[in-house]
Amino acid sequence: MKVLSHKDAAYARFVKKLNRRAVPGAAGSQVEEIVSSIVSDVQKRGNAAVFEYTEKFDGLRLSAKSLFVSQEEIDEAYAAVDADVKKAVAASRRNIHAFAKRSMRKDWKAKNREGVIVGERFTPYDRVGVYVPGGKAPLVSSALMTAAFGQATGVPEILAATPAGKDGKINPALLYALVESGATEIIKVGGAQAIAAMALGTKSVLPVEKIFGPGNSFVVEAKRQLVGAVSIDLLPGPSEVLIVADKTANAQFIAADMLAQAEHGGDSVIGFATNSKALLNKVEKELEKQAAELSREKYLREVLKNGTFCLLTKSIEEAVEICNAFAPEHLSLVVENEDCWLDQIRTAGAIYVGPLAAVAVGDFLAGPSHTLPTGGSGKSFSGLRADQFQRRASIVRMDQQALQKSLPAVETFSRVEGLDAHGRSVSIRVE
Ligand code: HSO
Ligand code: ZN
Repeated sequence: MKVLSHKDAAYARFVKKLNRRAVPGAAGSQVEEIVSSIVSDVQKRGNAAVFEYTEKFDGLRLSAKSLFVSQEEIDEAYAAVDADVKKAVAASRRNIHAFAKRSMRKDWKAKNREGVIVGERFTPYDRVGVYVPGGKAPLVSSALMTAAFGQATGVPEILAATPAGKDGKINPALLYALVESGATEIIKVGGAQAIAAMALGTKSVLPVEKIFGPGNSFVVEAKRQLVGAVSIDLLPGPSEVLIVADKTANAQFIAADMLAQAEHGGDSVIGFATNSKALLNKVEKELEKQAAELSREKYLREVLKNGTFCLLTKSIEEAVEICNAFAPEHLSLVVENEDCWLDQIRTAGAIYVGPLAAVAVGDFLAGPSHTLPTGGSGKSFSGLRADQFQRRASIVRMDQQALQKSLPAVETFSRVEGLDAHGRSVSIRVE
């Protein structure tokens, strides 16, 4: 764990490095090459390539039939999942739908200065894909945090892809959550091959229009490479949290929030910036103490070793500047006058305000999606939202008067652009 005070020689250089830019995946790296060969293979050979990669990477042999989760498997999952899980899924879905309804865009129209009626119309996509990672934990909530937003928006076809075990089974709670969140088809495929199959289509898989959801570096790189064939939500990577806190904060809560994101493991990053030396010391101790009591200690130790920083800043103002430069996936803001400081935050994917706002409530239940920008991409991207499941078209209508009033400016543009047919198409209508 990196612990630095603003008085340390290494501090300035470290802080400068926190001003990061998300570099598209893996440009020039092995991941980029591997993914590009998988994508072109799926494009050329369709199902056969998807089945081969699934056998190679997941040890599962699929056929055109077993590729899709069957109705019997769904029925089994519904029978196996206990009442508490069903209740939690329903609670999360309810909050997601309520949140989604507010962020969905609504049609509007207005008159411009010339009297032309202009507006926008929003319609859900017809068919989208959502990816739910397998890997280190069955991310049941990630099914909700992607698909349920599409469901709320009214997307009629939601194709979900998630890797199955060697036995062809998907965690029943995950399967249950996917179906409850509006997944209309589920394929047992993970990795770049899943993204390629959804984006390009195969003999069995109808292509989708847009792909949503988190994944490992291969999945994210595949999404990046396939932009154009489809659109995407964002490129989410390993989990992160930054805590900005002053002496009023509770060290136990801070350490607990940091470890909650650290238990995602891998390249997760957890950071802490405070102007209070006493708090910094307490948090350091708490991290050690709590890590030893948690079940995923192996992942926690990895992240504490390689992905953790604690900074003693000159002021809260400086901590906020660091936050804006770092663009954390989650920010937890635990300071006096929280609303004033909140106004200064511009880049975080999700902001948790106050000592009781636990990030895990947002991860599972609160309503906003936990699919959020990481790696500094919060400078350019926002988290997954309902309006990303809507297509938008602009609408223009006009009457004779509006047309007449528009003519002079149109004729001027036509002249300077040397496009007289444009001008003619308007003047010809003017009585
Ligand atoms: N914290 C993760 C989401 C998640 N947490 C899923 C638990 N399950 C996003 O960074
Ligand atoms: Zn989490």
